[in-house]
Amino acid sequence: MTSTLAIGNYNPTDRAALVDAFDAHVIAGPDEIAALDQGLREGITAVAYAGHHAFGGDQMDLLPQLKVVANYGVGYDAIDVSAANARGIKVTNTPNVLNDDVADLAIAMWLVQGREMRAAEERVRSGAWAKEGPAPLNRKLSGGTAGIMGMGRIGRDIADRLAAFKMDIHYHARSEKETPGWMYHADPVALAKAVDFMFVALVGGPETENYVSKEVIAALGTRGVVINISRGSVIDEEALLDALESGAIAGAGLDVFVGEPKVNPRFLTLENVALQPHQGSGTVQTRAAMAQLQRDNVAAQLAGTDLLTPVN
Ligand code: 8YV
Repeated sequence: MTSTLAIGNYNPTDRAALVDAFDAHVIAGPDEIAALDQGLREGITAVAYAGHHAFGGDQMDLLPQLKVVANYGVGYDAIDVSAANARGIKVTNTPNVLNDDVADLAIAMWLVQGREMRAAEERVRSGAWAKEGPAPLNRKLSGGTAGIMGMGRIGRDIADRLAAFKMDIHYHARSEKETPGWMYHADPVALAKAVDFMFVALVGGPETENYVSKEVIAALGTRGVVINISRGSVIDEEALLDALESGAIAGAGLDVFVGEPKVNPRFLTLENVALQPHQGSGTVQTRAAMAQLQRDNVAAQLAGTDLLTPVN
């Protein structure tokens, strides 16, 4: 009987690798655990977890021998780490291997939104370029002011890219970091006041819910643009929508949403937003690296060696 339960909507390659490596039993989501055969549940020591559905104490209690939850993703806000701690269960994630892709997508959304590339492309495709003439002028991005909200590993990779765009870089984090002279703001509202473009790279979870508050959004001002590649929950989404609709800020580039994959329909009619389906880490290479790191953590647990990337 297998000791590994893989939970999530894995692509065929990663699913096959989990089955090959661990003879994993695969289910689509945590709500299917209860229906598993009791003998199977009682033999599970490792869960390979993928997805954004909550995995908490109730699910852990259905797997009494569980020792590790190896998450496929750097953000582990779906997993109740306090509940895991209370049960002596370790949690691992997949940091670093996705930094480049997520930072790339943040920059791409910034460029698409700022240079109005969706409307410009439509001008080419529709023939309006030939009929009506060139696209309206848009806004110079390089050399402007950019703020990083949350200067962790991904925030740092975004800032490094922005430095190549000659941006004046500001940031907010819990504490000041060693940087090449970027301006630290202890107050998130002060960061928003100081910049036109704000890149949100916060860790998700209850502590950062609505951290980008109505006040922070208002402080960005009418030239302000929010780019979010972290979690939908970190922004007050209703306040963001109000600001986008009223012109209180200039625009947004969003890869993540509250309640995704459903998206608040108010976003869909806005011209001043670039919208992406939570695909920051979504390249073949990076997803393979994430899956490998997840499997390496499961393998370490089963072999009794040190976990590679524990979070608790
Ligand atoms: C997702 C992510 O894990 O790493 C994270 O925190 O949000 C993503 O990489 C990925 O979309 C799989 O759900």
